[in-house]
Amino acid sequence: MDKYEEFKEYLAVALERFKEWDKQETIRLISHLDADGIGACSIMVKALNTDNRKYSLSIVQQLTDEVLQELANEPYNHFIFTDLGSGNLSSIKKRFIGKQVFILDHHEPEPLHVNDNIMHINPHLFGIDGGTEISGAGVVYLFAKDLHKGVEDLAPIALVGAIGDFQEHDGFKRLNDEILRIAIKKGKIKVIRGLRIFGAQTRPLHKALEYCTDPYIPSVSGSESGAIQFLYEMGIQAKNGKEWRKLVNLDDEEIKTLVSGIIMKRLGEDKPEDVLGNMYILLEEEEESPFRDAKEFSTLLNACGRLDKASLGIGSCLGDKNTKEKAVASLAGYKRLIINAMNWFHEHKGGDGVIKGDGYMIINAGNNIKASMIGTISSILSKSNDIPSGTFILSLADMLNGTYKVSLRVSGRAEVDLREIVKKISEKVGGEAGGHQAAAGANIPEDAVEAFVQEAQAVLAKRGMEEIVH
Ligand SMILES: [Mn+2]
Repeated sequence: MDKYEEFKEYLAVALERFKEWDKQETIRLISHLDADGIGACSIMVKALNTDNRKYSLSIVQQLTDEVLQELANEPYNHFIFTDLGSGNLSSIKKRFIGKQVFILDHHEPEPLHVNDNIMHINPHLFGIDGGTEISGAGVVYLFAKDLHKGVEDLAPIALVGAIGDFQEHDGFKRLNDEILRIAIKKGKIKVIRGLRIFGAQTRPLHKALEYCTDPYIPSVSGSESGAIQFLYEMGIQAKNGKEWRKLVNLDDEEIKTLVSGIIMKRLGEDKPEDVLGNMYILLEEEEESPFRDAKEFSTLLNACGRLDKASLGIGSCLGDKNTKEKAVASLAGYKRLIINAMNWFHEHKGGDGVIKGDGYMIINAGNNIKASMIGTISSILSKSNDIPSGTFILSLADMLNGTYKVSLRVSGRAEVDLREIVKKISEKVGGEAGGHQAAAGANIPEDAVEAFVQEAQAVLAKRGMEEIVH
């Protein structure tokens, strides 16, 4: 039996054990705030609904000892953690004695043996890389899909979670790919090969081109007039009457023209022809809505989470029409938060709050940027053209609970294990690290911020040099 079979067998055993839980008991469900966490939670909610379970749910940004203690003090006997928990095994083991706990996660687990009351479900335990092969939503999906057809139908949500966790690179790896095949077979998703440009369904084409930094299009990326000029040169109408056209409104001929035009513009770039990618179209979703394209859907879920409106994301995943409308409306608020945060950065990048070193940048936003936005801001900066490729971008913001949230990204396409770096820095000051290779973060005590920044400068400067030497 290979590792995949072993993992699936374990999932089946876990599901049987879950079925034995008393239906009178209210289940306490806790999930992660990002797109994958919201997707994971939604699939679990669907499973609990179809199985006539009572539950109470919370979405958290980070699972700290404090949060775990509060949960353990609550009057519940049954807990399910999705898309988090594996990094907190010792804390859970210590605090949830005598309680039934399920952990369905794909983050690298703490190396620890747990007691029988804890069912720990994680692909890493079977030698499967949870960072690249399956998301939190995927783990929950594989666990619960056989419970009810309604759960099985949520295959696209598992993929939205995987895309949110950066697990799609010109296709999926095995376990995600198996979920994709279920989704295709059920007529829920179709994969099309197209221009890798974000916002095909929802953004005016010239805006989508302007905001497109990967693939980078010289004289178009970052320039609205450049984008309009480019379309004009290609003979592609930017408008249809008064309406701006979107990528989805173009016919095949126009798309061909656009693709070759972009490749021509990119001739001086690394891989000029690297402009095509897979688009995952959710066939049951309305055309030109943010739910139609899995990438846009995952961005929407992220936005809901960061706006403290995770419930809108969950309702959207479950297909509630009313909630979906509210979720779309809330996107405008999200854009405003990003613009405000970016403005703060640009006003402060030359002075207080931003340290620029050789190969790194440290942004301490304090309470000027919402802690839940700090990762998004770092990601945007890591894709911007004015920061040299390979620069570490470390940002911090006040969680307003005595701790700071830290987020680390690297600009361009550098291949570095960010999780390992952030772990090394935060361990020194008593912080807790988490995340993935390409996007990592930590939670540190407020009074350790200064020491953390100092340690970060030492580590990042050294890492920057190592990268150059290699
Ligand atoms: Mn995840």
